[in-house]
Amino acid sequence: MEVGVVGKPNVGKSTFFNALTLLDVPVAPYPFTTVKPNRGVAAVRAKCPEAERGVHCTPGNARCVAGTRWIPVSVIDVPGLVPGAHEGKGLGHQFLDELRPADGFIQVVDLTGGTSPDGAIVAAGTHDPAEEVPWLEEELVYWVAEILGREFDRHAKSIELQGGKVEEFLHERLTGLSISMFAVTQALRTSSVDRAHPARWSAADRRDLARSLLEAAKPRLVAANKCDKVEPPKAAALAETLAPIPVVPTSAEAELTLRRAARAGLIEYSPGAESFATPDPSRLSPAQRHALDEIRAILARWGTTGVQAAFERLVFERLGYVVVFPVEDETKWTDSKGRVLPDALLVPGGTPVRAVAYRVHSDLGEHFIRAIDGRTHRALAADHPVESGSVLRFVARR
Ligand SMILES: Nc1nc2c(ncn2[C@@H]2O[C@H](COP(=O)(O)OP(=O)(O)OP(=O)(O)O)[C@@H](O)[C@H]2O)c(=O)[nH]1
Ligand SMILES: [Mg+2]
Repeated sequence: MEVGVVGKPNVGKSTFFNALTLLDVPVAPYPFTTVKPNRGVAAVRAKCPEAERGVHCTPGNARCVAGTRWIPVSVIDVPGLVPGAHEGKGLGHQFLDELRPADGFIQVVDLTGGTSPDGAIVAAGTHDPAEEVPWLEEELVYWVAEILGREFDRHAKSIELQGGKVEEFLHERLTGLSISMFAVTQALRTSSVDRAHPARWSAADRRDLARSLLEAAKPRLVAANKCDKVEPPKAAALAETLAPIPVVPTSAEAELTLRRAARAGLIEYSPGAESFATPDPSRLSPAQRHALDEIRAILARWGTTGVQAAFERLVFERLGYVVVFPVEDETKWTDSKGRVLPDALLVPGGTPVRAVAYRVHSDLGEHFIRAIDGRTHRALAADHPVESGSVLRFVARR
């Protein structure tokens, strides 16, 4: 799974990305600081079931800190997109193509309204951040419609003549865009296109379908960034305008400062927490103390910096992923080497347990007999939908 961080230039995308990944990609107060996409790994939190057994886990892929597992998720930060990106403006075409594998987007907007559509710094309040959201949606719609439309008429006629399945044709067309067959079917249902006659679809029909495809396959969430410079009612107003798209106020800059200070051992801070501690204030310079005092005020005003919350809401609420813990011994919750709860996997909620078995190992999926729930010890059939937080053993033929 991959999450794309998108938006117009200079809104704080790379700062947001650095905060999530603790990488060090360049950040600067002017547009097009980022000139090529950055990829990194962030993490989402899930409760570790270790306490239920009164044991300590032996984490493999997802570290465990004080009973919380941090499960890795790939993130991509792309250069700023400008109006006309789908036509190639500002290399937009190339950057949009980098977003093909993304399963969902966090759109970063400048809540202060202090950046123009092409990312130039302007007086705060000059620009309405709400406008950035429908604008980016249009760019995405045109981008997907363009991919759909390449030599469309010829292909569409041949499916009509040969009685081929339009879902299969579309799914193949969209290869690499991380759009499932399920999403294609859903989009065909919700859009107004005449599914029996693709050869009659106009460019506008294809855009209509592209919109439905994006809705079905690429959930979005808005990070209302630079919230440190405004008051909460401003974020509430933006959320009201953009509903039902969720809006999370964020201060990427504050989150980045806190994570870096924690990494340097200056403070104790768990990403996404409501507070931090300074165990040895004498190690802080006056400038550092001042910066941390300002962040304390931001946390008091907003609760958290919002960065971790925005990321997790996209993954868990919008994308509907759940965490499962595969084990080989369903009573001890260990693998064959005796490691306790070694792995934590993110899978779409409701995935059939057999598909989860495939994720662990293709042999387990292929020779699947049943799964066993580590808490109830009940046997689960192949199509049983996986539940959040399950501890599962997979039984397969040898
Ligand atoms: N006040 C404030 N400034 C921020 C915040 N996040 C980023 N900035 C500043 O905004 C400016 C742009 O940040 P970047 O992270 O480079 O923005 P970007 O969206 O990646 O920009 P491009 O790569 O040019 O599209 C920098 O001066 C950051 O320090 C924030 O939460 N609060
Ligand atoms: Mg950038």
